[in-house]
Amino acid sequence: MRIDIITILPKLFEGPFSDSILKRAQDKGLVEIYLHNLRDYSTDKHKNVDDYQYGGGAGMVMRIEPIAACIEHLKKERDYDEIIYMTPDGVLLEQGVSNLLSTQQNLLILCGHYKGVDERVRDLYITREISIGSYVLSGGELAAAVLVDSVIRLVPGVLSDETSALTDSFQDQLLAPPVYTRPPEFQGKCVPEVLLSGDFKQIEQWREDMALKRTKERRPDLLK
Ligand code: 6GU
Repeated sequence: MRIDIITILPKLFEGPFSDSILKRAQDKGLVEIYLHNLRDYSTDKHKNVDDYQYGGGAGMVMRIEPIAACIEHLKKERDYDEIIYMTPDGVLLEQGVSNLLSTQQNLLILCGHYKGVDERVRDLYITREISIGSYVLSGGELAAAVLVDSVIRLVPGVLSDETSALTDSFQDQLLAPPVYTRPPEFQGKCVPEVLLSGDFKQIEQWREDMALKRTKERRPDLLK
């Protein structure tokens, strides 16, 4: 899988992409991530990528020309399965979308800033608009890092069997059950008896029950 990211702040990705699972996925050759600095596609002398909005009002708008130049340049090299715009007014990201995107070959992600992009960018190029939650971030970069993390960990070979993505919260529309490790007792708090019983059928049943209980209490919306 190849992921191209268009951003005015490429440095923001250095941390998340250079460690742990995302780093290993790239080192193993399973995923290639390329960052493109939108300013490199601006033709004006100050490398501006934003401008005042028509109709007046506070806040700048990302101009279409540099974005179009960058996307056209990339599209000449390969076909993209999706061109995704990260924006707080996008569709809320859910596991099903990450699952779907993890099966694609080429993804292009555009990170929004300021008041967002000129609407014509969305009309002409964008195939999917994604938000990661009902709160406002300073830009789409951290949201894009979240999206990329959730997608890459699903690419076959990225995770080892013992950290299998199939047992994650949300993969079966349920939150994960509680987990414990040694010691069996800490400050009077004991590990549930059943987990020490060695009875795997009972353990499986307990985990199912707890997953359901936790989901009912915390995310009843997932059960509908
Ligand atoms: Cl994708 N972008 C921004 N700027 N804020 C957000 C978001 C995206 N998702 C939630 N809040």
